[in-house]
Amino acid sequence: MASKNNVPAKLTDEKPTNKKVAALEPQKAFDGGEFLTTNQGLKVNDDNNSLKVGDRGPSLLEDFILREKITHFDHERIPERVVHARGSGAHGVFKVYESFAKHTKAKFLTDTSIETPVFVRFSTVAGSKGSTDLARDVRGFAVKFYTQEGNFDLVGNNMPVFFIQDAIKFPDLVHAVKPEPHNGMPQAASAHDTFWDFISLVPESAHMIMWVMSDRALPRSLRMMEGFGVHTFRLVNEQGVSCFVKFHWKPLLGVHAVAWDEAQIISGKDSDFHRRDLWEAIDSGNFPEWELGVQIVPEEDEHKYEFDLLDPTKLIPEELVPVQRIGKMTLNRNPDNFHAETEQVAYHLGHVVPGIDFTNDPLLQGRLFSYTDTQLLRLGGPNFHEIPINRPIVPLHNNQRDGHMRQTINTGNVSYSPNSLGGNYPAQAKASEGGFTSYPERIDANKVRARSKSFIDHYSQATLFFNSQSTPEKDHIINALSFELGKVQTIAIRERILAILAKIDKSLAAGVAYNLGLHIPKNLVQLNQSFGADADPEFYQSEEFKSSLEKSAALSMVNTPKDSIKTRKVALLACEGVDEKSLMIVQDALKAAGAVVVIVADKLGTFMSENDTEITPNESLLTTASVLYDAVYVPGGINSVGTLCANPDALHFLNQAYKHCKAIATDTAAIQVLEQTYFGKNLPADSSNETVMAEGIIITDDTNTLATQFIAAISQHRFWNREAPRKVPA
Ligand code: HDE
Repeated sequence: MASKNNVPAKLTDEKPTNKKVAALEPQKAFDGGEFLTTNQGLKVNDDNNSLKVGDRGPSLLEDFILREKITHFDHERIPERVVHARGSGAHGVFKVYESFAKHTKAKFLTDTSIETPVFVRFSTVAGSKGSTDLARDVRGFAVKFYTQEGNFDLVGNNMPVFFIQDAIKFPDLVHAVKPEPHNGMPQAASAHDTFWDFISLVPESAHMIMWVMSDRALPRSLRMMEGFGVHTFRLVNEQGVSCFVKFHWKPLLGVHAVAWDEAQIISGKDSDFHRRDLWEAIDSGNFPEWELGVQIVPEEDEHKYEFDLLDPTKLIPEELVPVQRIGKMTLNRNPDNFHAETEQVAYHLGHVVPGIDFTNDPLLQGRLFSYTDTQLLRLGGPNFHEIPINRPIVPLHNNQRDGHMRQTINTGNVSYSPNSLGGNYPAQAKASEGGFTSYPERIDANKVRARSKSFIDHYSQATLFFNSQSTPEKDHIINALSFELGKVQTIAIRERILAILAKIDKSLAAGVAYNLGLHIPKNLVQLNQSFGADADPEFYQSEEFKSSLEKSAALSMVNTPKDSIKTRKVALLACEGVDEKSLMIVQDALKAAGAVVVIVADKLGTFMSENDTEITPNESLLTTASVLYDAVYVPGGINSVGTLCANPDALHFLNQAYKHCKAIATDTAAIQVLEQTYFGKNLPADSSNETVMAEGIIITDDTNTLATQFIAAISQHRFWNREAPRKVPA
């Protein structure tokens, strides 16, 4: 008989200190109870057979148990998010380092003793709920802070700018990037005609296109991406003084990406790659961390820059306004239930607390409407704030009542204000009592449908971004554009994009044009009008704008911290007869440095080392793949080396690791394995005698030195320079 309280120990023993997680506890149900019941509490006697007329006869409509079970099942899906459908979530906490009272009165940013619970959801944008994590796409980075003054949602992305300047174009952008309506293809991909058709006619997207075609769109891990609030927001302090702010999240593990070829293979080998990586990191106690950064612009500097702060296609270069790191977020707990938490969480840009306010960015303004509107449909009505993951940690008191799925039993007869029967409660809170007051910005203008002239520069920051990239990063952008446009069937669209690229950078356009076998058209406006498009010459910018900055270091991933191999996944290729010392010394050193080590053998089960110790590999060459690791090591041992040399999957594993520019190490005793690979044929002649650090390949018989050099190489993330001279058939 099942135990009466069949509750997993992990869930009961732990006493959550995180306020939000603790508040979720009473909502949890552990369904290993003694007897199976219906939703009405009736004990079920037979859950395997429906009620029938005879054991071979038709089922009876009377079978309320069958009907309840199937009806519930039929209704178990809710509409997926119209964008950002694919996501992964985690609980955590945020703490401010020092009071930021100088600029804001938001308590969670001024009181260093407060640990604010958060729930974060990362997402891709275009794909459906079940689509691959490794699509080339923007990533959503949405943080719900459960503050003591109510929920504050920072609903950002992993790129600091956006495709469009005005919310009214958002449905068009999304229709263009989603699978084409006639055939439903392609899934989770922008490489198709409708997307690039739209982009070619909307040059304000030029800057964002540089980001999306860069490796930022292919994160190595959700834990290794930056986050950005994108819009300029306002902060307001206790004295009512306001400043402008751009929000940033800076990952402590640095910003890293995978190669496009690798991303495509990962999509097949493990389409949950990012979700799994986040889950496993948190599960193993490697809690992801980000610092909250802010760029502060005083109110009086609003018009000081060569771009408009309200234009969401522009960033503020960190050289102009440095990012101050004011606090840290740590994700330390996986959700208990994907649907209840990650799927039902509802973010909204309009969830703010006193001390944080909006600007008139026309994209931001449109978002303020959209988020509640979409939740009404997706979560089934106006009471979605009562879903446990969405409830603030402070009590709610208002006169809202009823509606679908209302959970709260509001007592009493007063649900209006003003009232005398309830003592006129709940009362309005004065600003001094924590009541939210909007920043009294003065606005005096005509009502118009127009775009500000200060939004007209579409190319200078796109150029700044391209100029700031390293040579491999530039090559990746050229290749990404060549891939995407190569999938576009309409030549005119390719040409229009080439003309836009030429405005960003001549070498960029020339590189893409070469790959497409096309010439760069001369005049964008003429070209556009010749296709009947509604080209406004002004918006194709006859006037030249130039960024006063040549380069911005923060825009290149080359400059990200590269000082740790914490949580990096390393494959050790080892089979029967492996030299135990050669395996273990490296394994232990990698683990001590924080890496995750996986022994990959020719098959599962156990095998004996050269010294007759039993070793259990974690994976076989059949169950895993090179693309799922950051680095690979081949230890010595004659039999193990012989088996690997004769195994094409092992050689393919190494060739791919080389192709994707990863650190590779071998014991000198295993050099034959490398010699069998495609790239191994070109190793330096004396490589068997000394440590070779060239391009992240280490070969030596001094295992301790090897471990040290290998760790240094893995911390470099990738050796992109390897790509240029030679392609590897892997
Ligand atoms: Fe969103 N966006 N968005 N967006 N967005 C949604 O809300 C919308 C924009 C972002 O993990 C939707 O609950 C409009 C910019 C994230 O649950 C929807 C416009 C940025 C998420 C919506 C934008 C974002 C969303 C779909 C142009 C970065 C996922 C489901 C005016 C700053 C949140 C939902 C999660 C989700 C509307 C543009 C970030 C339809 C109208 C810019 C991270 O309401």
